[in-house]
Amino acid sequence: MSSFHFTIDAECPDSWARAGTISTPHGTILTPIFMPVGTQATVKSVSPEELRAAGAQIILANTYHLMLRPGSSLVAEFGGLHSFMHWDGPILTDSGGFQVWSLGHLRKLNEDGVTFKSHLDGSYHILTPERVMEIEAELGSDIILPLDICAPYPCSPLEARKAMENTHRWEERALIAKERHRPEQTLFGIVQGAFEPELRRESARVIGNMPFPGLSIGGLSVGEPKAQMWEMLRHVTPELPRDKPRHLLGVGSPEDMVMGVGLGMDMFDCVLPTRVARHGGLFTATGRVNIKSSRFRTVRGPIEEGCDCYTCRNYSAGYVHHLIRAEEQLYYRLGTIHNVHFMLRLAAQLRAAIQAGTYTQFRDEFLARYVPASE
Ligand code: PRF
Ligand code: ZN
Repeated sequence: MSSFHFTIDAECPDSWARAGTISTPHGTILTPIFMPVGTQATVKSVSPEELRAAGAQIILANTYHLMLRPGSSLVAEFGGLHSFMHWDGPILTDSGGFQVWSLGHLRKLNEDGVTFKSHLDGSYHILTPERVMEIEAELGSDIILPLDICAPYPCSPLEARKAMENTHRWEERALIAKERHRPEQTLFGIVQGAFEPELRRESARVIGNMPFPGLSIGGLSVGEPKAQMWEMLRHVTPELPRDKPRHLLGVGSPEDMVMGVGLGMDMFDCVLPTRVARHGGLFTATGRVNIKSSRFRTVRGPIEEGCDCYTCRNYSAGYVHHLIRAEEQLYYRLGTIHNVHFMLRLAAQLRAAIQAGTYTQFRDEFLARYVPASE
């Protein structure tokens, strides 16, 4: 039996924000939550202990990368992802649907599935809804996603409809295929529909009514203006069942998470916080700074006053600046820890604000203070 369970702990009276608790076989998750991305069964440069200390409750890994290297059957031989990577908390695996389009070469799509050439060695692979359920069963993650089609941006209304309907048929097949595998895993549905309001509402209704215990919203943050992403969510959220957790796939930045919560999203994942950290971009209450900047050379205080992450408790901004200038390995770890901690502290602050009934005030104050990076 699945021990998956979602309860709503508090709801915002002035928006669609909610605070909830998700139970999984590897522990509970308090929402809203940010999920650090560990594409290749590691969140780049940090250990599971460091992740845990930074406040991580659940991480995301990628079917696409792990099926190609080291292979899901090898991961199964090591007892599954949790023991392979030494992370004993919840894990969500993405289906590979999105990565095939963004990384795989020579993709060929048909009703059965998608054929693609590996970005690593040029070998050919086939993903079908059934095969993806098998791979994710071998990986042993707690939450699994079905194969989907993320329509490109921009795309024609006809192309958008075809991708959505194909995705819906694949999701029905995934539900059936999943029955043959591990009952302790939870399969989320994925809502698509590109940037067509009608399609977004239809997809939310169709997928929301299928027996998925949770829902991911796909196809957003693919190059469109931010306003268009929020507009799509305004169509999607009212159609979704209230009692299932909602995951906004591949989003986002601090400001995106603050906005997304108000539009009814509970879970977020994105490489952005860890990726920008490796290039010197560190989050603070007033926006992203570049620690490489010479203005940090003589700063004896922490990256951010009041941040209680491992990095800020123990090192000056001037030292972290020195590390990145000298291209020292320790920089990657310290920078990543700060940004992951920032996202998780922000998620906890959002949760506290929802519980206190002050989410919209928190959102407005955060957005007034935080200057988004221009990229
Ligand atoms: N589908 C899947 N994974 C994803 C996306 C999607 O549409 C996106 C789009 N933001 C990110 N990751 N399966
Ligand atoms: Zn810090």
